[in-house]
Amino acid sequence: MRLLVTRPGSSPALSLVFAMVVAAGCAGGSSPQASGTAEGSAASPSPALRDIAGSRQIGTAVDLPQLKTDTRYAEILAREFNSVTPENALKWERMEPARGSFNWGGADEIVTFAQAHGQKVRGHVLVWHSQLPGWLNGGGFSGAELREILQNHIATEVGRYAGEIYAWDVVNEPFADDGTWRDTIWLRGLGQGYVADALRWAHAADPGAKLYLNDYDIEGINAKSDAMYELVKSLKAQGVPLDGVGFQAHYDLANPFPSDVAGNLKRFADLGIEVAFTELDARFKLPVTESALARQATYYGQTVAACLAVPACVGVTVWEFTDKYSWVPGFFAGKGAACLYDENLVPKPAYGAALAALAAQAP
Ligand code: 9MR
Repeated sequence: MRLLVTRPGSSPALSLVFAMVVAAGCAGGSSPQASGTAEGSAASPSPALRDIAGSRQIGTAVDLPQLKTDTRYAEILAREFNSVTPENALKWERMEPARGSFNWGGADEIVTFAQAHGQKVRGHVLVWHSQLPGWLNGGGFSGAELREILQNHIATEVGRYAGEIYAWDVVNEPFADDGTWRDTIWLRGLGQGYVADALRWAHAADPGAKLYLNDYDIEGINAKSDAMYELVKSLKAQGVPLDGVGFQAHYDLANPFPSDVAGNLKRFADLGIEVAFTELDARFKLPVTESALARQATYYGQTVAACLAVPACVGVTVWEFTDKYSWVPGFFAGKGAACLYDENLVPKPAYGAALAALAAQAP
């Protein structure tokens, strides 16, 4: 566990951002102030999202470069959201770049920012096939070695943040798009039991943390969400410590909004777990048009409403809140503009739809 007497890992640059956010009166979700810079206004309708989220989490992915350098980004992050997910800082290639050597600095900075602003932290991610370091991917390890490596990674990382990281995506994307098991280093080396083992190791390291499985394209009822459902059912029947399923919700407006999302969440909740939207965004083919923004707003609004319709849904996290830092254009040529705020940090219709959905249920 970290010692919190000082801010471990805090850089002077990040401290400056803290000071500016506090000076702007924006810490802890107070009313927004218009900044009116040449880049556009950071103002958004009052109240902020977090002000009307009640006990639900309204979260965002956060990455370090922007947190350290972009004051207006940090200001909106503090004002609007009550939960953050490190977008990359907790991933294996960053966290354990050499075997047994852990690099805490980046994740510590995000956790410290979150604590300073009354935000929960979702931990992402412990077991995944992507963003693994070369020593692990190319190591040619036996099953027994892989098992030891994975157990040590989970025990060290979860133990380090015990009591500070509220929930972990323990296993990310275990299924292929057709609902069969994804062929990964973990499945090949350890068999399907790696999921139960990872959950047990995470639970041993922090019995208080909520432990999740997380995947994309499982928002509606389809072969992949059926596979996740069967896995959850089987893990619960075996008494494996599993608390929740994360529905990533990376939408493409080329596809219709999935049908019966709330019904799908509910069938998972009926297995005795919590659910959450963990990586919401909605991309479309550029250029940006008013009609695309209006359609995108309906995807955001429907997702928030689906969560609010299911008592076991603990919240919605967007995968970066601004198009300025979204992963989408780098992965989908010609597509983008997937976030709540545009590249100038101005709220889009999607922001209004998310706010309206929350307001409709606010006490
Ligand atoms: O947003 C992340 C991006 O910065 C990384 O380059 C990318 C690497 O694969 O991962 C992105 O986040 C992914 C998340 O960790 C898991 N679900 C899909 C997300 C988008 O690719």
